[in-house]
Amino acid sequence: MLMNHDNTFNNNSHNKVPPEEIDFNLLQKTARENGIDLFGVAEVGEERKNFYLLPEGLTLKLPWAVVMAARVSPTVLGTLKEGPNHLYFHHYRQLNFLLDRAALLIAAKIEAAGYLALPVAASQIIDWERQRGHVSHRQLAQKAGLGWRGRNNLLVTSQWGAQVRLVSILTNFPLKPGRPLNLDCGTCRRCMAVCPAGAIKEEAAAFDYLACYQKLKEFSKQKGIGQQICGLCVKACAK
Ligand code: B12
Ligand code: SF4
Ligand code: SF4
Repeated sequence: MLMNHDNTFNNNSHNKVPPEEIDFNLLQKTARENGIDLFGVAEVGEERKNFYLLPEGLTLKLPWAVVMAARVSPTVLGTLKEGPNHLYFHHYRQLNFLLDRAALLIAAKIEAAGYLALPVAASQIIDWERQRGHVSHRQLAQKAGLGWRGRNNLLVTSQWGAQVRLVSILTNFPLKPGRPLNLDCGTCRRCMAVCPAGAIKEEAAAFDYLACYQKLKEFSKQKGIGQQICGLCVKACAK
């Protein structure tokens, strides 16, 4: 940080940086220092057709997505019994803050090198009727090779199962994309047994969104929750 004579200061991260001074390793290091546990890159490609209410003129210029995951605390998840509680609600919000902040910092670094970077909120619903965010972090994370789509319809990682939350940054900064993993749930069916809505089926594609959504609406009416959260299929999916 540069101090000026009048006690104002310049934060270097907002100054121009030569593009050769940032690369995958530097961005990954910044992410790790800011609480991120998994870092990957996806080539957006076909996934662009699932972008929702984003200006196409912009997204066509952004061929890559940096996708990041932060681990959900197994201690907090351990307190869940038949639905969400105050501890999980707070933890869920803190993880969203952590992810959004890390995405903001990474995006600022990329922009300082003269590229475009669009951080997409970790958990923002753009259309309540259709229950849509701007992008599907799950799909981008799967493409980046961070994990696979589990029976519970969540991104499941080899490291921590589905006990991660996600965020993405769309960019034109050239980064080497990862590749989808050739892994699946195998014979595991733990999440099916715990879902109070019976929404989890044998195949991820048969996941019953409506049943899950109805149950989450019910949970959101509990005092002090007010959000459509649950966490039982996350708790069940540990490694
Ligand atoms: C809206 C939303 C919901 C809605 C669901 C609606 C939906 N479409 O997913 C509700 C409120 C019900 C919900 C519930 C939950 N959510 Co939610 N949610 C989101 C949010 C904000 C947007 C999702 C979105 O726009 N999807 C758009 C579609 C196109 O993408 P997709 O679902 O990945 O794609 C598949 C569907 O289209 C599907 N499909 C197939 N057939 C059908 C049929 C119908 C009718 C529909 C709608 C879809 C569908 O095919 C696609 C490919 O597989 C994301 C954050 C984000 N921006 O990604 C978090 C997110 C997906 N949620 C998350 C979590 C953890 C949860 C909950 C556990 C709640 C909680 N925190 O306790 C539950 C779990 C439900 C489950 N098992 O899937 C995490 C998932 C993390 C992970 N490891 O995968 C995310 C990524 C948030 C985050 N930052 O980490 N969520
Ligand atoms: S969030 Fe709850 S209701 Fe929805 S699929 Fe997971 S366990 Fe079932
Ligand atoms: S609990 Fe088992 S079956 Fe369910 S998503 Fe996780 S690994 Fe797959």
